Amino acid sequence: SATTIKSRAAVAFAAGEALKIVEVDVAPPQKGEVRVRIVATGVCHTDAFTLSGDDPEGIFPAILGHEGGGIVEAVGEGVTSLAVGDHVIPLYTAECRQCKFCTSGKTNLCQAVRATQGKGLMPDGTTRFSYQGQPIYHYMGCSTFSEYTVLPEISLAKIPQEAPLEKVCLLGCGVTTGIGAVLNTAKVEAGATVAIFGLGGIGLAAIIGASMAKASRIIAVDINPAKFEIAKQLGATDFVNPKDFERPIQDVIVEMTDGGVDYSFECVGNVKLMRAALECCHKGWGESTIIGVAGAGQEISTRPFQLVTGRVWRGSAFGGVKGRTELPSYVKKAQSGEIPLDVFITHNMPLAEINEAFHLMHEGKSIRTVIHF
Ligand code: NAD
Ligand code: DAO
Ligand code: ZN
Repeated sequence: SATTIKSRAAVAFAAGEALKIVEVDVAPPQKGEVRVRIVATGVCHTDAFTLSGDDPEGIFPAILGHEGGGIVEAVGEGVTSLAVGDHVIPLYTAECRQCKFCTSGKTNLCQAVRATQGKGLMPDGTTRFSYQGQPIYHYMGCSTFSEYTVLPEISLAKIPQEAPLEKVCLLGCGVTTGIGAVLNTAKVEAGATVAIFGLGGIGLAAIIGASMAKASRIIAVDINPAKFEIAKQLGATDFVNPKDFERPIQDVIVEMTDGGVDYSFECVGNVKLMRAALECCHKGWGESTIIGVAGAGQEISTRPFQLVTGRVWRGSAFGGVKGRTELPSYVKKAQSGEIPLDVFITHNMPLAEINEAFHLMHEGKSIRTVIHF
């Protein structure tokens, strides 16, 4: 049976510090757990948010990363749905298929491992990582910035062996989140008008989702006009830079669309923009979905008459996608080209250069950097 192994990992020893590449120890998978060799991982804003220290729930020292792809290296007792050699995508939203949330048919927010995951621990309340004998915490139940990581069996989606892990890793967070919010959460229908606020990885994925849904108009909104070209390639039809207008941007969009859009998506995490996204929706039926994660303690506001008169405000986590059941179909769509992953991958680099990936993201120069182990 499996023994403790050495693993190269980028460790966040403290908030605000660069990651350090060290060799950690990774204990064998326990009951219901799986050890995975990570082949590639994306770097997402949420990793940077936690590393910065702005995330009040951030725990250190930890191994960050939650957008990975890998291969099962060892399985613990009682694991039945996965075997050594299977290709997998780690899930920060597990799918146990048994809890009240999973069986509700109304949400993807499985709570089976939520409490311990939020504390940086495995479901039995301990960690599988250590460095020089000191425990290192898990992150979002994934910790993909390590060559080897351990996850609960219910936190892994099994995917086809043929899918390139160095690309489909992006389906572990950003791309699925944007597409899923459009198709699963808002359920945009053919012919609908859509406004997407923020054209990072999430917003661009939402544009792909809107194109897949055959929206008639896709209005792309960003304060960085350099993002418009790629938005256009993905199917956006109109481009709005709020900096070009004196008036509130919701007024501009309402005018452009004869009363407002059918659906809008906030893909930034800015509470003022969330208000604009709601208020650019059409009276009587327009629906706005919040995807962006705002800073700790921030609040949204609008006049309640906006809702009384038929607009709807909702939110979406991981695109409403149930990972084990639904992620394989996203992988197949990526393999067929229906979901173009290459456009997201602006940079590739080895683990040793991972801090550079954070710099590129902060400077707005990358959409996604993929780290190769
Ligand atoms: P990103 O930084 O790559 O993209 C944000 C974009 O918004 C940039 O292009 C930026 O120029 C633009 N922007 C900034 N301020 C703006 C403004 N005032 N008006 C218009 N555009 C503006 O980020 P990302 O990786 O695409 O992530 C976006 C958000 O989604 C983050 O808050 C992230 O935490 C969140 N997120 C949510 C989920 C979820 O499940 N709900 C999953 C992953 C990420
Ligand atoms: O079940 O309470 C819960 C939390 C589920 C996690 C939702 C994550 C939403 C977005 C976080 C940013 C993604 C990287
Ligand atoms: Zn569940």
